[in-house]
Amino acid sequence: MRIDIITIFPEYLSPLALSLVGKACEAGSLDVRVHDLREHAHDRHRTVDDSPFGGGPGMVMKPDVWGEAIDAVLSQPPAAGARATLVVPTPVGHRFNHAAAEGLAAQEWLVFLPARYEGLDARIAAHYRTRAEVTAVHEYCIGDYVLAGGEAAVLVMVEALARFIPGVLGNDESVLDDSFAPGADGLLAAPAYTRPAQWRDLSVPEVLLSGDHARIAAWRREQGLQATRDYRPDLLRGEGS
Ligand code: 6GU
Repeated sequence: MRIDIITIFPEYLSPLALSLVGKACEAGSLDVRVHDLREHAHDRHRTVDDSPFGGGPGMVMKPDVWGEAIDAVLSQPPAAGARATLVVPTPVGHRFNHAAAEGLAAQEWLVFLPARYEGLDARIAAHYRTRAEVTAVHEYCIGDYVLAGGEAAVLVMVEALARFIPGVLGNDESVLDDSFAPGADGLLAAPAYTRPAQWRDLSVPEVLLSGDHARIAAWRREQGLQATRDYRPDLLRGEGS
C-alpha cells in the first residue's frame, strides 16, 4: 500500500519510521511518503493560511496551496491507473473506528491531508470528490476532543489501519481477537497476565494456570463482558462506533 501525507510539519510524522509501521515499510508492504505543504506556497512568507470569509477567529488553510500540493501527489501514482482515497482528519467528520480502519486498509493508495488552524477551505473536499484519480474523500474525527492539528490523528489512523494489511502483524489472528473486531463479539478484551505467577502480593487468576482451555475461554468471555459493562456499556446496547 502507498500512503502519502501532506503537512506543514513533516517531522511530526517521523514516528511512522518506528515499530510496526516502520517494519512494514522496511519489508515493502507499506510505502509512506511525507510531503511539505510549504513547497507549494510561493509568496515570500510561504503563506499557507488566511482569515475566514465572513469573519471570525482563527485561520483557514488556502485551497490554492493545498490544490497544487495534492495535484503533485496525484501525478505520482503507485501504479499506472491507480486511484487515490483522500483522508481529511477533522473534528467535523465521521467517527474513525474499527470498520473505517479496515475500509482504508483495503485501498491501494491513501493520501492524508492533515490541516492546522481552523481547517481546510471547504472547496478542497468538494473539488477532489469530482476528480477521476480519486475514489473518495473521507473526513474522519478520532474522538470527542479538539486537536491543534490533524497530524496526531494521522499517526493514530495509520497505526490502526496498518494492522489490517496482510503481513504487517506478526500474527494475523491478533486482528481477529482485538476488542471491537466482529470476531470478538464486540466485547472489550479480558485482562492479561504473564510471568511471574506471583508478583508482590498479587497472584494470577488460578483458572489461567489450569491448562483447561474451555474454562479459560469461558473466564475470558465473562471478564470481557464485565469490562465492557464497566467501561463501554454503549457497546452492549449496540451503539458503539
Ligand atoms: Cl481528526 N482533527 C482535529 N484537529 N481534532 C480532532 C480530530 C481530528 N479528531 C478529534 N479531534
